[in-house]
Amino acid sequence: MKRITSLLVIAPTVAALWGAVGCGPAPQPETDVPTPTSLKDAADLRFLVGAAVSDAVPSGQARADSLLVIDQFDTITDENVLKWEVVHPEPGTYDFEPGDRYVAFGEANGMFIVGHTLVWHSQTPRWVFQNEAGEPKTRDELLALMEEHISTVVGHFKGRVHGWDVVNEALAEDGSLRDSPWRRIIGDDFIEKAFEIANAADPDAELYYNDYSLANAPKAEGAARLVLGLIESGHRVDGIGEQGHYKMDWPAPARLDSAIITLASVGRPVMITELDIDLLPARSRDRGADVGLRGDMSEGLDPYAAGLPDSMQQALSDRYVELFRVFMDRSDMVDRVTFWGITDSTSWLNYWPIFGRTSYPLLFGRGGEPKKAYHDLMDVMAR
Ligand code: 9MR
Repeated sequence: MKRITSLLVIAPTVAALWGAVGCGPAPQPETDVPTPTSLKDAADLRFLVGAAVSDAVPSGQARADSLLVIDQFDTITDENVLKWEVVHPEPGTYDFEPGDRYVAFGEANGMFIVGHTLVWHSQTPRWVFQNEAGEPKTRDELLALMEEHISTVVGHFKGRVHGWDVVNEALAEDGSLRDSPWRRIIGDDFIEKAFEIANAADPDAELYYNDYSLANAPKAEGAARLVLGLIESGHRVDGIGEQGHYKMDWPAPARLDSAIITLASVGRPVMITELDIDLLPARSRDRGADVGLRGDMSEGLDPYAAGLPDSMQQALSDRYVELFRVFMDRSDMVDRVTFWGITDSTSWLNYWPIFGRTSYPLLFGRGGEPKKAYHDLMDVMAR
């Protein structure tokens, strides 16, 4: 499944059709199909391939990163600029400047533009949930504010942002609803309200539910239940995003495969929305991407500050290849694979859950150079 078509597939498709209608050996294309030189072309018609971009990309501060994004990816997600604290920092005050830059960058480069995110418990200012006296808002007050926020933000970008992460991270690890201020104040129906308002603000934008650790069975089942419930009660949900903040040993490919099947069982595409692989030693048994977690640096927790040895480059590459084999096998269910960042140097994993480590979670190294994992994925996808 992929919405942006690539000219590279025309020759093989003609050849396949020729064979299928029984016309004998297929005619050879006049020219050889060129070897893909980008992730987006290598992924071909299987799925979109994207990157999360910080404001440094559209603002021109990170020229080399911008060129990489233009060259390699056909979809972008904003890493921060459309989050509540940036776009709506004070009551009645909206700042669309960085968001406008982000969307203009995507448009100038013909990309599928994702808006991240409308309703989340994190990066949302305290005033959202409290009245002027510092007391919790009432259900009606918070619902009215949610309506104002979603209709203003989605309305501002109507027809230009192609898909929204409407609700982010509403589930707990056991698949039940997470205890968040949205839920405490509005009630469980805050999710359906968010989808209703987003649908009214831009009926043509795709609307997604997005969360982390959906590779784990209880949470995948919880997300499927949640989204199916929304669909059955007449709400429009166009896809489920599994963030994909993975480790070297989690999730196992078979587990990920089962989770994709569970998520896709609701009849909507699955998207891998924030892919990276954390190969640094774990602070604890914690999995997932809870931004509230923090740890202290201690000996042995930053082992590759001087560089990543070849053996680890190879291990990272093997891990990426095994995950992409799952995405490729399930490309009838997986619509998009977006990396959470561009190069290792700016990944959030340099400062989470421990500040100041040297992380290597992406396909491009600190100088923007393609890593072994990049080359190996290109080979696997081109086959
Ligand atoms: O990558 C984002 C980082 O720059 C922010 O400081 C952080 C703050 O919450 O959010 C990061 O992005 C998160 C995303 O919005 C939701 N899923 C987890 C991501 C990594 O924390």
